[in-house]
Amino acid sequence: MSASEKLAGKFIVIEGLEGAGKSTAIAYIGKWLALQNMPAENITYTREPGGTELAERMRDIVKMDIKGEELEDKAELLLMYAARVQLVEHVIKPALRNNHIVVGDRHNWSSLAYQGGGRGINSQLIEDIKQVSLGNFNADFTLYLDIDPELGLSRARERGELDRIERLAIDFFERTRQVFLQLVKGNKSAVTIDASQTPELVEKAIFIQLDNWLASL
Ligand code: T5A
Repeated sequence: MSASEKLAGKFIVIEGLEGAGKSTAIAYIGKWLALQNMPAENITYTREPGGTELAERMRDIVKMDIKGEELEDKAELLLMYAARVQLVEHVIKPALRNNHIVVGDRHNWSSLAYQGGGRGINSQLIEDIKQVSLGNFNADFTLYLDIDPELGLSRARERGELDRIERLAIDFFERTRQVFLQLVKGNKSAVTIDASQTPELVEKAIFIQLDNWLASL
C-alpha cells in the first residue's frame, strides 16, 4: 500500500499552548504530506474552536470580552464542545469518509488541558461531556508541541494583542501544560515535540515523528 493510501481517512491533531507554533507546524505537516504524494485536494485542515460558520461564531464568543458579564467556566467548556460537535459532524467525519487526511489545529485534548487543568473543571465531567457529544471519536495521531508558557506567550504577544484566554495568569498555562504532558504520557498514538527549538529543528522533529507513525500504519 502506498503512503498516501495509508494516510487516507486518518485524523492528525496538533496540540499545544499559545505561541507553541501550531500554525507553523501545520505548514510543515503539509510539506511532509506533499513528500508522501498526498494530493493537496485530499487534505482537510481544521481549527478549534471553529471551522464551520456556527463554530466560528462560538469561537468569537469564547475569545471576546463582554463588559459586565463574565463567561462562566462551564459555559466556556460547553461552547468548546458545541463548536467541536459542529466541526466533527459537518467537516471532519465527512472528510474522513471521503478518504481525506484531516489535519486539526487543536481538538479534544485542549478542553481537558485548558478547561480541566487551567480552569480546574473536574476531568470526569469533561470526559462525560466528551462521551455524550462525540462518543469514541478520537484523533489517530497527536503531535503535542511543548513550550514553557512564558516563551509561548511572548511569541504570541509579538504576533499581536492577547485575547481573553491569553491574558490569564501564567499559573493557568502551567496547569494546562501539565495536563497536556500527562495526556501524551498515557497515549501510544501521541508524541511530544520540544517547541522551544529553532523552527528548523521543530520541522525536523515533526518529520521524524510522522515518518515513525507512517511506518507503524
Ligand atoms: N481553547 C481551545 C480552549 O480553551 N479549549 C479548547 O477546547 C480549545 C479547542 C484558541 C484558544 O482557545 C483555547 C486555547 C486558545 O487560547 P487559537 O488561536 O487557536 O486560540 O490558539 P493559539 O494557541 O492562541 O494560537 P497561536 O497562533 O497563538 O499559536 P500557534 O499557532 O501555536 O503559534 P504560531 O505558529 O502562530 O506561532 C506564534 C509565533 O511564534 C513564531 C511564529 O512565527 C509566530 O510569530 N514561531 C516561532 N518562533 C521561534 N521559534 C519557533 N520554533 C517558532 N515557531 C513559531
